[in-house]
Amino acid sequence: MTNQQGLDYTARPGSTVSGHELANQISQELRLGQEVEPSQATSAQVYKASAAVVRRQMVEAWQRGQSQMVQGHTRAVGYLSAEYLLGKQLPNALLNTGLEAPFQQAMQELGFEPDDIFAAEREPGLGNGGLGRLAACYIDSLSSEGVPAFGYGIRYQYGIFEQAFDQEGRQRELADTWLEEGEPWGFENFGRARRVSFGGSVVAEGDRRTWQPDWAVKAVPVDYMVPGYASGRVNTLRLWEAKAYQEFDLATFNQSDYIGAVVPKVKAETISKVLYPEDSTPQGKELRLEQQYFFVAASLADAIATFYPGEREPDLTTLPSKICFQLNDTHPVIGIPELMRLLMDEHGYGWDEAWSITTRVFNYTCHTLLPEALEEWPAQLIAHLLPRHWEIIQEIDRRFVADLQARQVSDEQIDRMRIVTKADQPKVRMAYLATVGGSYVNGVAELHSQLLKDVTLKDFSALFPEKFTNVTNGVTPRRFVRLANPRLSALISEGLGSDAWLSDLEQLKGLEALADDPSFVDKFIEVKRANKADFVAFAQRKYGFEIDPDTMFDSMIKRLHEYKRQSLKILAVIAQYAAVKSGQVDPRSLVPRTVIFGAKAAPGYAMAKETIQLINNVARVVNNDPQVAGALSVRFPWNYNIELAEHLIPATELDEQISQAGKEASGTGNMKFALNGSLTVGTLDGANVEIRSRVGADNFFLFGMQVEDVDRLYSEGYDPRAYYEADPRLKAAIDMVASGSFSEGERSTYRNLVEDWLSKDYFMTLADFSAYMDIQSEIDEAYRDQRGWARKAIINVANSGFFSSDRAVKDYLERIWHTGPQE
Ligand code: B1N
Repeated sequence: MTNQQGLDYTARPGSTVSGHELANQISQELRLGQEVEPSQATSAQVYKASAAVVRRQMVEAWQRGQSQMVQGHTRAVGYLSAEYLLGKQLPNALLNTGLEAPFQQAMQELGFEPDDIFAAEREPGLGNGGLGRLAACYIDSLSSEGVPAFGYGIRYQYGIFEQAFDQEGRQRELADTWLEEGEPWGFENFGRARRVSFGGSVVAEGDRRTWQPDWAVKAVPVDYMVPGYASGRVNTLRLWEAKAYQEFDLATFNQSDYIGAVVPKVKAETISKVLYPEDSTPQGKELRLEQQYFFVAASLADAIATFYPGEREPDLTTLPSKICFQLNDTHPVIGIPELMRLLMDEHGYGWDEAWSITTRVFNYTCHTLLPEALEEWPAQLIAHLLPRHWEIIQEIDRRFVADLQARQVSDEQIDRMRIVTKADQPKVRMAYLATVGGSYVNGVAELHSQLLKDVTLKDFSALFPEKFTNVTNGVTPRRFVRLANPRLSALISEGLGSDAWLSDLEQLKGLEALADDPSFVDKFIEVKRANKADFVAFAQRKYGFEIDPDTMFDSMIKRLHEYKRQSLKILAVIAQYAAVKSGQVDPRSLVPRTVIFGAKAAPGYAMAKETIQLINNVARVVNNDPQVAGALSVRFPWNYNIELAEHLIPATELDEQISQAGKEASGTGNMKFALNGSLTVGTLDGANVEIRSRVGADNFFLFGMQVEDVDRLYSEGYDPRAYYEADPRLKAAIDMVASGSFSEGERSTYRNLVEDWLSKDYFMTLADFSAYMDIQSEIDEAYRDQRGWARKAIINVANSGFFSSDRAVKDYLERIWHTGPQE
C-alpha cells in the first residue's frame, strides 16, 4: 500500500507492533530502565518509559534514512533556525509512526489513562511564537513528504519563560525549567561534537589569512527523531548544546579560587542557556550573536562531515548537490561568511569558487516587515567576536558595491544597498547580506512578499528580480487538527470517506458540498459544542475559571505586540461594558460572549506589559459585575503555549486577526483557526488576505484600513485624538481607562497607554476602532443564526487545505530547494 507520495505505508515504523507487545516493552522499560514495577509506576515514569519505547521503534527507519541520504543522490535540506517551538512529542510520535492504537491498548492493559501519561510531558518551548512554530511544522512536513532533511538549532536549557500574573495583573516571568527532570527524546551524540571558536585575531601568512581565535566551546549535538506522518521517513532535528572544554581549572582551584575555577565552564554553557524572549524585535546583544554563530558554525561543519565522511580533502564543489540551507530569518545569516571562511581558509578554495558554492547553498526567508525587526549588528561587535568573518563581510560588501557600480547604479542607491553601512559606527545589515549571499529570498504570504519587493528590499528586487519569490506559510494538520481536534477529524473522515486528507489537505474541499447537508451541519455543531465543553473543563482544572459554554468563544492568542493590536480588542470590550453601565445597551440584547486572550510580552517591552495588566484588570472588573453577568466575560489564561493553543483553537468560534494592515508578515494562528472551524474577524493583512479569498468574502469578517489607507493617513498626518473625539464609544472606553475604572481609582496606572493612544498611536488602533465595533455587531447578527454560522465555518474548513505545511514545503521544494523525496 502506498500513499500519494508513492511511499510505502507499511513502512510506518511502528505499524507491526501490537498493543500487547507495546505493553510488554513499556513494562520492561519500567522494570529495567527505571527499576519500578509497572503497577507502582507514576504517570511521569510511564511517560518516560513510553517515550523510550517509541523512540526505539523509530531507530531503524531513522538509520535507514540517514544512510540513504548520504549514499543517495537527492539533495537534502538543512533548515537553520534559532527557534523550534515543538510542543509535546509523545502524541505526535505515536500518530506519525502508526502506534496510536497500540498505545491505547497498551495503556488499557497496564491500567493507565493515555491523557494522564501525555500530561506528564513538559513541552519544549524553544521558540517565541510563529517563527519557531513554523520551523517545527516544516520539519514535520519534510519528513512526511519523505524529503531527506536536517533541522539545526539550539537546545536552550531554558526555553520561552513561563508567564504568571501577580495580584495587580502584571506579568511575571519565571524560568522555564523544562529539563529539570531530564527529557527522554534527545540523544546526546558526543561522537559528533564540534569545536566552535570566538575572538582573537587574524594573521597573514603569505596570501593566506588565518584566524587565531582566543576561546572556544564544544558544541554537542542532541539529536531528536522527526518521524514523518505515514511516510516511513525519520529525519533528525539536531539541537546544539554548549559545553566547556575545560570543565574545571585545577590550577585555579589549587590556588583556592573555587569560583574562578568554574568560570570557563559557566562562560561556555551560557551560550545555550536561554532563549531570547523577544519576538519580532531582536535586541543586538553580544550573547545573541554568540548563540547564532555557535549553532550555525557547528551545523555547517556537521553537514560537511555528514556528506563527506572521513574525507580529508573533500571536493566541496559538489556541496550544492548534497544540501541546501534555509535561513529562517536573519538569525543564522552569519553562516554565509562562515561557509566562505571554511571553504577558503580550511579547504583552500579561492574567493570565486567559494562564493559560487556559497551563493548556491543558501536561501533566506524573511519573516517581518517592521524595519526595526531587521537585524543589524554593530561592525565593532562582529569584528571583536569574529574577526575573520568581519574581513569576509567587508570583502563581500566591497565586491557587491563594485558590481553595483559596474551596473551604473547611482551612488545614492548604492549607499542605500550597502551591506555594511557607511557611518562612524558601521553596522552589518543581515537581511542584505542574506539577499546578496544566497539564491532566493522569500516572504511568508503573498502580501508580505509583495511588500518586501515594493518596500523593504525594493532596490534589491529591482536589480535581482529572479531572486524573489513567495511561499505562503502553512501548518501541520496532524498536530493542529488530528491531535488537537479528534472530534472534528473523525467527522471530516466520515464526510470524506477516509483519512487520506491528513496527508493531502486539499481534499477538505470535498466538505463544501456537505455545508448544505442538514445532518452534517448538526454533527458539526455538536463537535464544536463538545469541544467547548472540553475547554470549559480544562480551563476550570488548570486556571480555576468558570466559563459559560453557552457563550460565543472569541479568542485572540498570539504574542503581545502593539502592531497586533490587542488594545483594539480590549478597547472594544471596554466600550461594550461602558455602554451597558451607562444604560445605553441592554445586556440581554447582546450575544453573550467569552473573550479569551493568550499572550506573552517580551520582558523588556513596557507598553506590551501595561496592556497585559489592563486586560487582566478589565477581566477582574467585568467578570465581577453582576450587571453584565451572562453577557460578557473576559478570560486571560496565563502562560500561553502550544498545549493551550491545542485546547483553545478547536473550541473557538471567532478568531481575532486584527493587526494593522501591512504589519503581520503572515500569521499562522489564523490558518489553525480556519482549519478548526472558527470564523475570522480580520484586517487585510498577512495570510488573512489569502484565507479570505479562499473561503469567500461572505465567510470572513473583514474590517479596517488597508495598506494604502494606512500609507495615505501617515502621509497626511495622523491625529488619533480626532478619532477619540469623533466616536463616543471610543471616548467612553478610553475615559474609563484613564479615570481609574480598572485600577481602583488610580489614574496613573495606564498613563503610558492612554498617552500613547491619544498622541501617537503608531499602529492606528483608534482609526480602526469604529469599523471594528461595527463589524462586531454584524458578527453578533450572524451568530444568532447558529446553522448559518456553522455553514460558514464548514466552508472555512473546506477551503483551508491550502494552508497545510505539506503544501508549503512542496512550494519550497519546487521554487527554492529544487529537490524532493529521497530516491
Ligand atoms: O513569523 C511568523 C509569521 O507568521 C508572523 O507574521 C511573524 O510575525 C513571525 C525575531 C521574530 N517574524 N519575525 C519574528 C521572532 C523572533 C525574533 O527574535 C523575529 N517572528 C516573526 C512565521 O512566518
